[in-house]
Amino acid sequence: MRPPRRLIAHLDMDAFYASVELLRYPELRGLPVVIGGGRRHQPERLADGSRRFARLRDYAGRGVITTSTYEARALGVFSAMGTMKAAALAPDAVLLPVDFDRYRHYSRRFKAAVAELAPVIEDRGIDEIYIDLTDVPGAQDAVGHDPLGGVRALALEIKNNVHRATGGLTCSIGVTPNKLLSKLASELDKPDGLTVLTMDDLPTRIWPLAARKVNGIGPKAAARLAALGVHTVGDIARCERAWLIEHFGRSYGGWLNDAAWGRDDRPLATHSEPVSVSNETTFDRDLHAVRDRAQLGAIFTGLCERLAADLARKGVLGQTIGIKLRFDDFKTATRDLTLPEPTADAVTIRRAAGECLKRVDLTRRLRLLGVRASKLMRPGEWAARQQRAAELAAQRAARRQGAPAARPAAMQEPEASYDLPLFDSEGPAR
Ligand code: TTP
Ligand code: MG
Ligand code: MG
Repeated sequence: MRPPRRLIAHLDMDAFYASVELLRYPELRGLPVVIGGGRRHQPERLADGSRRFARLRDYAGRGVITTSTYEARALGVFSAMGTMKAAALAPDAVLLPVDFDRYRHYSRRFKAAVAELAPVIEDRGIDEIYIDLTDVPGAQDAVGHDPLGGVRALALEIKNNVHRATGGLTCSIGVTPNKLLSKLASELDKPDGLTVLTMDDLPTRIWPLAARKVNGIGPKAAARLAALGVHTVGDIARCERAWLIEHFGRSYGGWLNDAAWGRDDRPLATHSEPVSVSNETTFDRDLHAVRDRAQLGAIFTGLCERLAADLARKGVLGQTIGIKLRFDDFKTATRDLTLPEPTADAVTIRRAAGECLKRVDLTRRLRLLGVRASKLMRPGEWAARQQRAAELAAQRAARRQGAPAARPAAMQEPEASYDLPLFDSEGPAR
C-alpha cells in the first residue's frame, strides 16, 4: 500500500478582531469598521436603545489599527496603519476599542471546534492554526471524479463547525501537501475561502505570487531579491539553486530554492516545548545541613543526576540551574544561576546547584530539596546561536576596519538581518 499523501491545512480567521466585534454589534455589518481605539471609543447606549459609535474622523492620537473589516480594506485601511492616516482615508468608518479578552475567548472556541473533527493541531497564534488532516478518516477518499473530494468535504465541515461554535465567524482554509504551501493557499480565496492545491497547481497558483508572500521571506530578503530582478515566487523557482546560494548563503539560498518549488517537510509542532525540567524530593524526616550532611549530599547529587537524565531524554539543554528548598517551618527558598552555556551534564549541574546552595541560610532543617533546569534549548539551537554571534562579531570587526570582510567559511550564511525561515521565524503569529 502506498503511504497516505500528506494533507496539511492552514486555517486563518477572517478579519478576526473585527468579526468578533460584529457579533455583538450586528448593526455594523456591511460597514467599514476598524479596531484600534481605546476605552474612550466605547460605543454609547442611547435612550432609545440604539448605540452611538465613534468614527475615525473623531480620532486624535498616535495609535495604530489592529485590523479592519473588508469594507474598510476596500477604502485602503489595513492592519498596522496609523489611525490618523486611516481617518484621512475613511473618515466615516466606525472605530471600536480593542478587547483582547473577548478575542482570546473566541480563539479558544474556534480551536476547540476544529479539534472536535481533527485533533492534530499546531497553534500559530490567536487566529490561526495548522491542522494535519492526513490521518483523519475520509480525508484520503476520492468523491466521484474528485480525488481530493474527501479532504474538501472535511475542510468544509471544519469551516461549518467553526461557524457554529463561534456564533457566526468565518475562516479561510488552505489544504496542500505542506505547511509552507497551505499558509499561502489559505490567503488565496479570503474571506470565507477554501483552497485545495496539489503540487500540480504550483505554476498557476503559487508562482504568480509576490516573493514577499512566502512565510520566511521578509522585507529585507524581498528587497534584496528585487534588486536582483527577482519579484515573484516563480522568478525564484527559475533561479539556479547555486546562484541563490551564491547570493544568499548556503542555508537561506537553499531554502529559497526549496520554498519556490513547494518543498517543505516540517511536521506540525503539536505540543509546546516545556519551559523547565525539574526534580524534587520530600524527605522522610527533616534533615539538617550540617548534621545530615552526607545523606543530603547524596540526595542532592541523585537529584542532579536524574535531572541530567531527564534533559537528555527530552533532547534539551538548560542554561539556568536552580534549586528549591523547603524548611521545617514550610518556608520555601529558591536560588538560580545562569551558566555561560547550556548543559545537560550531571557534574556541571551539580556544581551549579552547589553554588546556589551556598547562597541559602541553612540553619533550619530541611523538608524538601529540588533542582530545576530552565532556559531550555536544543543543542542545535545553541550551536546556531553561537555561529550567528560569531558572524555578527566578524561583520562588526570588518565594518570597523572599513573593509568588506573576507568571509570566513562559517559565514556562507545570510546576514543576521535576513528573515530566516528555518523554522520558527514565522513572525509574531496572530
Ligand atoms: P490576521 O490574520 O493577519 O488578520 P485578520 O484576521 O484581521 O484578517 P484576514 O482576514 O486577512 O486574516 O491577524 C489576526 C488578528 O491579529 C487581527 O484581527 C488583529 C491582530 N493584528 C494586530 O493586532 N496587528 C497586526 O498588525 C495584524 C496583522 C494583526
Ligand atoms: Mg486572520
Ligand atoms: Mg492570522
